[in-house]
Amino acid sequence: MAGAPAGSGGVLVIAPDWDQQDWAAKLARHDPHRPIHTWRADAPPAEYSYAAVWNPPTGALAAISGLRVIFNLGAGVDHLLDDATLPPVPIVRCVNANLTGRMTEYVVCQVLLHHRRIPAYRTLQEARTWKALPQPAANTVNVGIMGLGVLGEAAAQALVSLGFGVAGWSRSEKSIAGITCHAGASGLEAFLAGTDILVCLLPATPQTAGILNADLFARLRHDGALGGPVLINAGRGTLQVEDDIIKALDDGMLAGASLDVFDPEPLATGSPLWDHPQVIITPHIAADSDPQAICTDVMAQIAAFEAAGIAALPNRVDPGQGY
Ligand code: NDP
Ligand code: OXD
Repeated sequence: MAGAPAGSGGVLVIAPDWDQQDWAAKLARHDPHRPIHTWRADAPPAEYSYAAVWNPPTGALAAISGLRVIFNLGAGVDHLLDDATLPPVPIVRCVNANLTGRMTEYVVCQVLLHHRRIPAYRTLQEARTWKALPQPAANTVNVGIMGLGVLGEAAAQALVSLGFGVAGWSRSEKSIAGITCHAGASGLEAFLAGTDILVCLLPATPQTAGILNADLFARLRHDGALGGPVLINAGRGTLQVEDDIIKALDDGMLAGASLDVFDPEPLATGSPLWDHPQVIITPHIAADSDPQAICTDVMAQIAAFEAAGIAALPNRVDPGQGY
């Protein structure tokens, strides 16, 4: 499938970290007559109308002629926008019920693990110690979600249904039933001051880089029902200052953490985070999604775009905002 000219309407899959052939086959299932090829570093420049990408090498998209739309095969686009040679065509990010559902599972799971003190019980179990710890009810614990977008809002709704107090923080003002909404720099202080479990689902942008740092941890609620705040980051590794997290865990500024994303990935084998009893590490799987579900969406969007134009692509990225 690699290499041959595709011409107008063709799709090029550029995802060298993944099984490109498998993604191309899954896309082709929906439109067997459309040329769908896979990227090769040594292939000459060619014409494709669409690119379906994850972590494309710098310059790979600029080498395509006739490109009309870039479909990102995940939700976060930071890896794409870092490419200064990116052609000026619309970028559509992945908004998919399968992906959203899996992220909701991850957030609910991690919130409950810390809320029900499972890391502490694990330590007690290792010492064969039978000891009950204080267990506050969900309605006495506040979860604060940084990033109240597609993923943040879905997770927030699920946590509301479990009885937690839920607040969110976004760039623009919002009003969502059952969720206390804060926005912008002026809303951050009140948001943090009421938060026992902080969930980060922000995109990686110049504004959010390093936002999860010692100064922010100090502004969380420290006299809440859990006895200290907890950090859950499934946004991006560049949002967190790892040294500050380790220090905050050691000096009690944070009571626990669940981290799914790191900078760089994988997390170095020597990192003290691996051994910390109050830390849960997962390898960027929070929203590990079904590729077929994502391919179905991409092909449906191509058909809709060809029928109705750009208005048929609502999940376009704003390169000026970086997400
Ligand atoms: P959205 O674009 O739907 O939501 C992003 C949210 O972040 C919005 O609420 C936005 O505010 C807010 N935001 C952005 N910049 C700022 C800022 N400077 N200050 C305050 N709020 C800000 O994205 P998704 O919910 O779909 O995804 C969020 C991120 O999750 C992705 O960018 C990706 O990094 C990460 N992700 C991680 C995965 C994993 O497996 N670990 C899987 C999928 C995604 P506003 O609403 O005002 O625009
Ligand atoms: C991501 C994704 O953006 O997996 O991390 O979609």
